[in-house]
Amino acid sequence: MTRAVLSLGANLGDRAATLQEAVDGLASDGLVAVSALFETPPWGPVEQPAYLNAVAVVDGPRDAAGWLALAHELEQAAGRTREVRWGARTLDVDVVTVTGDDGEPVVSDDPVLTLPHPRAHERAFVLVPWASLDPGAVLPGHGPVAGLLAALPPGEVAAVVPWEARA
Ligand code: A4P
Ligand code: MG
Repeated sequence: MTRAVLSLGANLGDRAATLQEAVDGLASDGLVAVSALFETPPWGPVEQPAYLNAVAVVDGPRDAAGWLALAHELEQAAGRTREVRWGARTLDVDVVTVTGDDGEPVVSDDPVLTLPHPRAHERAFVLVPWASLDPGAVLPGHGPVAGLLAALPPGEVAAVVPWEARA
């Protein structure tokens, strides 16, 4: 059994429906908890629409590569399109951390699956939803998520806002 923290993001199409479908897909794959949806300004060099982001915790018999395979399956199921790196996409699922049976984090610098995710510690759109789900969360190699959030520019953290479904 391993436990994984997944980051989900969408900024094309019906973002909330896409994320809900992904969470429904996780329900049969060891979903432990999922955060609310947060609207977040696009991060990175590409100009693109705002994202909805969420974080999910899953538990199951998969190894780290198995969680990445599941992430890719969910992206495919959402009909993922992405033209450029860091650009707009229907669904992006990243593996933030994986913890083994022994409670130890999986650490990897393989570019196919880098763990913990190499940019999670500087991304308010990952850390805010994660902290909302688990205030005591720790990002291996970087420390408590609450401390990482305190170290980010306050404006970046404040820009990650709970998203209310609109009629
Ligand atoms: N890969 C390596 N490690 C991992 C990991 N821990 N989790 C490899 C997932 N994938 C990992 O990813 C490229 C390759 O990274 C994969 O083949 C996988 O084997 P990708 O999803 O195909 O491409 P990408 O998503 O464009 O690149 P990348 O580097 O994952 O981009 P990011 O860093 O995920 O950025 N702004 C907001 N507000 N919210 C967002 O969710 N997302 C991005 C995407 C940009 N800006 C954003 C958001
Ligand atoms: Mg990705």
